[in-house]
Amino acid sequence: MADIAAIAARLDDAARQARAIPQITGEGGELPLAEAYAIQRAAIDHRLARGATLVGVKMGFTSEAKMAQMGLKDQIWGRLTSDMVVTNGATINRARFIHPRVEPEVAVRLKVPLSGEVSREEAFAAVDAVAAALEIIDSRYENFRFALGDVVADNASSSAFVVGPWLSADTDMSDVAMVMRVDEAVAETGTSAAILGDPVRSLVAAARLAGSGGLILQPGWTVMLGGATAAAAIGSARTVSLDAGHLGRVGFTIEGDAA
Ligand code: OOG
Ligand code: MG
Repeated sequence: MADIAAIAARLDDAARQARAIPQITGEGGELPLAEAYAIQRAAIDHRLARGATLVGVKMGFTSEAKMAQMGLKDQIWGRLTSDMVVTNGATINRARFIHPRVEPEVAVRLKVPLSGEVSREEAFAAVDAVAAALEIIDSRYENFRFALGDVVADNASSSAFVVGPWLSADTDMSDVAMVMRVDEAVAETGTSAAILGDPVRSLVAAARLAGSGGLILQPGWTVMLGGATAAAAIGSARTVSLDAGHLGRVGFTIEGDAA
């Protein structure tokens, strides 16, 4: 059995100091998913103890492009905390990240609790608003390399997220063209349909997976439904934007140097 508290503290320190650590499973070790999720929870508890609050969850590996990029096939989920929120258009400091990457995503805000096995209709009925979003992932592991247990323990690489203007719940999010630019150049293009064929399926999966981890998705929470394309490295970038057609635009600026 892994030393859950010790690994959680190491991951939390790595995130706070923006310094990479070796993979947990590095030397042929194993990390069963139940233990990995226990580490995730314990690491997030450190953030909560410092005053952050839970503001939602994120899904990972919900598109073929992401699965292919990282060589993993199972959907995973992580917790979103208030200290990860970046306002649309804001400037963030490069020093807070190790080797950041960005992904074009769709986000929903919930209006009622959602948990366990829910139908597509129940998932839709729980949605309060829909938005285009960008997720900044920043694996705490050296070289952004990990096995499934590692990345689950590391809260699905989650580091920061930016949500565009919230639109009404009936806004069609099923097949929206997305163009993500890094320093004005097109870095990735895709469609929201790449997210499990329809992003609402990712919300259904989020309710089930978080529910099996004992977490009920709460009204007011944001659910990041997963990257529609591969992630783009932004280690030396200054501007990032996403144009998502009728879902609108979202972006941010980076200043300063790596720590
Ligand atoms: C894990 C996080 C994956 C997504 O949207 O698929 C993820 C990683 O690729 O480091 O956030
Ligand atoms: Mg993501």
